[in-house]
Amino acid sequence: MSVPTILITGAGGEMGHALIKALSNAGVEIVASDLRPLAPELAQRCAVVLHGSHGDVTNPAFIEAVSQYPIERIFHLAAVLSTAAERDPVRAHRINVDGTLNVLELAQQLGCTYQQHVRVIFPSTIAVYGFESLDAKLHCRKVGENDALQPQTLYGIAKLHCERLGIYYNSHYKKLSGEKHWVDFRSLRFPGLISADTLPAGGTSDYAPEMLHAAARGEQYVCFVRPDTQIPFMAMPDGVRALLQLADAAPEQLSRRVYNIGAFAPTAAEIAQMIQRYFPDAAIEFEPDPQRQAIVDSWCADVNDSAARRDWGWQPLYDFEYAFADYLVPAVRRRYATIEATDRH
Ligand code: AKB
Repeated sequence: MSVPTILITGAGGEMGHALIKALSNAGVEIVASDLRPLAPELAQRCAVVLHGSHGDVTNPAFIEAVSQYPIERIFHLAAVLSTAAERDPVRAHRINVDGTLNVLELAQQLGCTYQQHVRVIFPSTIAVYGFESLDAKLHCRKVGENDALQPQTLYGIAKLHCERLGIYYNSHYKKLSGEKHWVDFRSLRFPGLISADTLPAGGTSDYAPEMLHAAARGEQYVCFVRPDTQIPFMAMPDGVRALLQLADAAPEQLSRRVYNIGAFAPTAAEIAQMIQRYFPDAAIEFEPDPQRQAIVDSWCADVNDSAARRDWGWQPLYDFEYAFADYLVPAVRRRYATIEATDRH
């Protein structure tokens, strides 16, 4: 059996870490790209690591470098997250939209060169949803894929646009000239992700992982949203499982190209209480930041993921209780115990 070659863009980010571990354990040949060099423990799990201009999805040097490999699947993770995108919308548009267009063109070219379909798996987000008021958000408890697509952030706008670009490459690309389509595009709308191993940078769902990691380090945490704030979340291992499951699904299983996936949807106060159950000394305060609060207030409170469950058997392993009891708390405790032990030596 031949070993599949897989490209991961944005490989040094939170999801890249977890995905590289899962794919390298499965014996997959990984071409990893990122602006910055990968941490050595990740780089050693990859066949090829591209960084600098070769790892930059907005740079023609990236396309040239990657075109040499017979890539069958692309996990296109490179993106600027929501808070960072609001701080620099033009840069975020360049990376999130132009970068995705480059990756789709690359996939079409690779397909043509190696005469094989290229699956592009694109993490989208709950930020594609947009509610005008908190009332409207809370009224629509579990949003379906075609509801409330009025994003208010540059990040949400860019992700929604890229979902549609992906569908274009998948189904309508250059119809006029009758060119063969080589792109098989698949996308998941992710909730906030919580990992015990890494911390996110530049997102707005970051309050949940930040609260957990601060408690594990014995540090005070000032939460930037109100206690009643509610959005969906998922434990990182489930996020990676969902990506791999959708990537592996047979084309005839898919009734759509973009799927919601959910796991649990606690309020910020419920997350704080859960953390204090395991770390009774955790000092958590709430000091909402109006801009970041407005972002999460415009996102949905929860998602309807029945299409993913029906079509390709999506089922999160971790609910709210189990995520903390079985994965997050034990793993985060191990992580900071190891760091402390290393610091002592
Ligand atoms: C963010 O907060 O920007 C992301 C997301 C919900 O897509 N984590």
